[in-house]
Amino acid sequence: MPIPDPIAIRHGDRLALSRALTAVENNQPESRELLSALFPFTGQAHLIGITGAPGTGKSTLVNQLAKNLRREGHPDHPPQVAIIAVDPSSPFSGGALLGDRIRMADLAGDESIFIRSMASRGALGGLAHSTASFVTLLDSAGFDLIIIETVGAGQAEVDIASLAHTVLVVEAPGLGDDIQAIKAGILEIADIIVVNKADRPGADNTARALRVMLEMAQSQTSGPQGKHISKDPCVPSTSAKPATAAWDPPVHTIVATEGKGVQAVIEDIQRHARYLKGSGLWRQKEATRLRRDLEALIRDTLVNQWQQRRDQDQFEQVLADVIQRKYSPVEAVEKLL
Ligand SMILES: Nc1nc2c(ncn2[C@@H]2O[C@H](COP(=O)(O)OP(=O)(O)OP(=O)(O)O)[C@@H](O)[C@H]2O)c(=O)[nH]1
Ligand SMILES: [Mg+2]
Repeated sequence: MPIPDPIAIRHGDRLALSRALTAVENNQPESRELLSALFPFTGQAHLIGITGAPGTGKSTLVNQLAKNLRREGHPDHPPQVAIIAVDPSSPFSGGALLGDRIRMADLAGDESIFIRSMASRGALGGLAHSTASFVTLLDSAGFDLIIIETVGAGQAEVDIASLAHTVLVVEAPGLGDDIQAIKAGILEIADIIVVNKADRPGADNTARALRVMLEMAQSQTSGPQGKHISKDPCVPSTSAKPATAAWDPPVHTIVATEGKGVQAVIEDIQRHARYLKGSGLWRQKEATRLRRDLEALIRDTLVNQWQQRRDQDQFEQVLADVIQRKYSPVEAVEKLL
């Protein structure tokens, strides 16, 4: 199938957009040209990452957020909302995501909400890069808000979530969710924490436990006077979340199925965007995101180039020699490169 015209995508042609997303997902070589042509027109959208353990209610919340966000802004120009559901576990869109499609079905009638699931493994630059490419397409197509849902299970999901300007971590009352959150390092990337399923017992306890954990984490990153450090956007930091040190992540308790508490979450999403823009951290996050993307891409490109050039027989011979302890893996690398 031919690659769509970049102008059609910029003018909001949904069919062209869908085809372009598929081309990117399939890593079609021509899609790279398209992404390059569209890249200059990006950088406008507010990227919102939603992550959390399986079944906490992320999709239900995303559904509610999208509907409510559409009511914001000027009635003649309501914000355009796109949703990307990332499922790293499945090589094809389908399977686990079928449930998402059903739950999000009531959004389907709204032309201005665009939903797309993504599952691409082994693409150049990895899953985070594929997601970034999706974002490039959607951003250039004029979407004001791009919501990215990932299952918070590992580093890949954390990487994807940290593409976003604003990260929501969704928890639900239940067995040791809070402990799991720390394990996954997921609280570290949270700008807003949502305890969903407040219609069930234990939500208040979960929220309280999360607040305590956040306070503990914050007192560790605070200076001697209790003031947050590393506020200055000019000071480079190597920590996973340098940009939002001065932002105290709020904890919301909601019932996503009923839409209860969702509006307050939206207000905090908007407040967070204002905070990022006002402090210059918006641009800094963008820079961090592009730096990571570029580095991942360079890494993958070099590996790819090497794999195409490599002499398979020589590789097998060297491997056999390593197995026989003739030389170490480090020495083998020196021989092979
Ligand atoms: N009781 C209750 N159930 C909820 C609430 N929100 C979502 N659920 C239910 O929880 C289940 C999982 O909801 P999803 O929105 O699919 O959760 P998810 O986090 O997107 O799930 P995965 O994408 O599979 O990780 C569904 O059966 C929802 O109806 C809530 O506020 N209260
Ligand atoms: Mg889901």
